[in-house]
Amino acid sequence: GFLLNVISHPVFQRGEATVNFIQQHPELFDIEKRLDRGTRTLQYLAYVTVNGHPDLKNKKLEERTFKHPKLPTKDRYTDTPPGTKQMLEEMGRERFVEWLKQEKKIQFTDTTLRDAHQSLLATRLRTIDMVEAAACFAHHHAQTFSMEVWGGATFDVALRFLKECPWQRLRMIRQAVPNILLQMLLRGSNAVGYKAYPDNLIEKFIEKAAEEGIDVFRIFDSLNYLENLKVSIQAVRKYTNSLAEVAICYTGDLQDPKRSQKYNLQYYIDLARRIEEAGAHILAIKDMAGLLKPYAAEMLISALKEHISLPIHLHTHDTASVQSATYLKAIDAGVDVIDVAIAALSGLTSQPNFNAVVAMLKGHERENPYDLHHLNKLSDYWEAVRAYYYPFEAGLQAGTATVYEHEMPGGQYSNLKAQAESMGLEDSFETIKENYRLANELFGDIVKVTPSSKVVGDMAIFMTSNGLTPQDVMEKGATLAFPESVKQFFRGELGQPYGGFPQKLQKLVLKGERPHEKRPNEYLPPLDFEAEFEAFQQKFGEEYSFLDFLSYCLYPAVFEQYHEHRSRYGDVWYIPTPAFYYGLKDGEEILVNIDEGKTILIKKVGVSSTVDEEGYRMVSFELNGQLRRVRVRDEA
Ligand code: BTN
Ligand code: 3PY
Ligand code: ZN
Repeated sequence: GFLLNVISHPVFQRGEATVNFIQQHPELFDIEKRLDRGTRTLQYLAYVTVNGHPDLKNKKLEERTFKHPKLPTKDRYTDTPPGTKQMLEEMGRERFVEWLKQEKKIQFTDTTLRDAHQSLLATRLRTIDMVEAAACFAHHHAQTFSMEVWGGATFDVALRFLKECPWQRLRMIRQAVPNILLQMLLRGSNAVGYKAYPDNLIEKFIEKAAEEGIDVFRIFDSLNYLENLKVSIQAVRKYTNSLAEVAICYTGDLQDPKRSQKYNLQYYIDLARRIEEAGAHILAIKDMAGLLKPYAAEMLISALKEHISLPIHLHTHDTASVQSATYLKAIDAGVDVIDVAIAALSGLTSQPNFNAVVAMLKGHERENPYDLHHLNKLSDYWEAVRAYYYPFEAGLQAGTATVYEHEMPGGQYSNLKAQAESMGLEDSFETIKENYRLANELFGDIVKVTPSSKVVGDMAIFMTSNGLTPQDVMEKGATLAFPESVKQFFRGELGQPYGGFPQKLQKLVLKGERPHEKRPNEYLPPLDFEAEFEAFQQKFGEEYSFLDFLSYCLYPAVFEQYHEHRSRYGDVWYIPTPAFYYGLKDGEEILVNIDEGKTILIKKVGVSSTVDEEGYRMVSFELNGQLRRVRVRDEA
């Protein structure tokens, strides 16, 4: 490739090239990089075309043609109006918080780029489908309080399944959205993972996330264990100019005398007070399962407004389909900000419908006017994008009030269903949901959200596949090999649940091991960043940055596989989603934007109909009109 660039270069062709020719023309390396990207992209497309995408292995695929997603307006947006981002910068945190409290108009957080697809499409939304839509949204709906775009499961899924860099996604979204606060979901001492990490890793992660564009950190703990939140709250306050929004996870049912014995109004008020004392700028009510019914919301928000002085941000999932009523009651009780998702990615296990909530509030005394027509057009874009991801649809057809029985978080529902299917338990999903409820009772009625929800889910699957009742568990517990996550929970590795562990079951699970009594991170030695970053670069190469190093610290095994994929196929984030998942049909042509302003045209010509003696097929393409052939092993 490189030699070809040299000899086809006009200077070389004119015979004017000297010995310094190559040094004097660095663009040759650029062309080289591009050719390399092109070749690797062909390699990727050839693989997916012959073998299918590995993430779709056990999915039912259909012959589908996709509509081209169209944004209502497409522009360079040089004149995007200022918004909350500029307000925070100009006012500073304290005055900004005061502004939010006295602002009468209801404020919106758009969750489309994080929780909505996490809860509907197994978190699979790719950066390429996000960026222009984010710019379009920010330009036309600049009055939006914030956009939740990062954190939760998106970090893990980006690296593990999409093979793209989460930090790069954040940077691209930040560039597209210069005006609206960007928000992330942070699992406190678990960062964006499922276990406790050293304190200094949590602090560094927060510092870097803020540098790369996060303005609002929504921090929660899966057991509402405040000790697990303090390091993160202090890190946001000390190392960033961003806002620490600290969440109380809502569980149970405030309106049901029985379900609210443990988690009652006083529990939430006390926790909110302690969160305020710990230094939060905003209080979030995180209703991860969509259990907060309208009249309970009215009770809760009114009581909190009376007892604390932080602005309140309400998050819910519309699993039962009545959560816009919850928002209305909460708005009337004085909530400051609510979470919504664009229509086409809203409802059911996702957030309530942004477009419809805007319409509902027309003429309300707290109305915050939006261009609803434009929001509807944007939703058309997302409807077309959503179709690309049909194999990842959770499959819930209608709202369900069974969520009040099992209390499963919106984002877990589809994951657990898929996990059950992969274990051949697809016909037992009803039993699994019932066992989820029973496992929660066995555990002493805990808060269920990542990662504690995964512990309850694993226990439910364990009970289902072994045909165990709660009574069996208590009677035969001494001889049972409990799932690893259940052991970790009872060892105290997630923290301490409110009201303590059920002692008898804890003994059965731990079989003589002694549990932690303090916060789990306290037992972990700090990372030596300098030494370990150097070792990291030695191992993976110097093109990887400190941010990649942080990804590696959080997910070492996942990062290694990501690196291996990258060394084979280069970056894949710029491959359009239909080709990324389904490969190319004979004769199909796509444009791939491999670099700023650099686009290649790829046409698939065909695949050899037989495999050669080594088990390979030949896939032929045209890359910018030149015939290119790629050999791929047929794994079938
Ligand atoms: C929640 O707890 O509110 C959302 C659940 C998110 C599920 C994550 S996604 C990948 C992983 N697998 C699981 O079963 N749970 C987590
Ligand atoms: C996550 O931690 O990913 C969540 O969405 C929790 O609700
Ligand atoms: Zn959520």
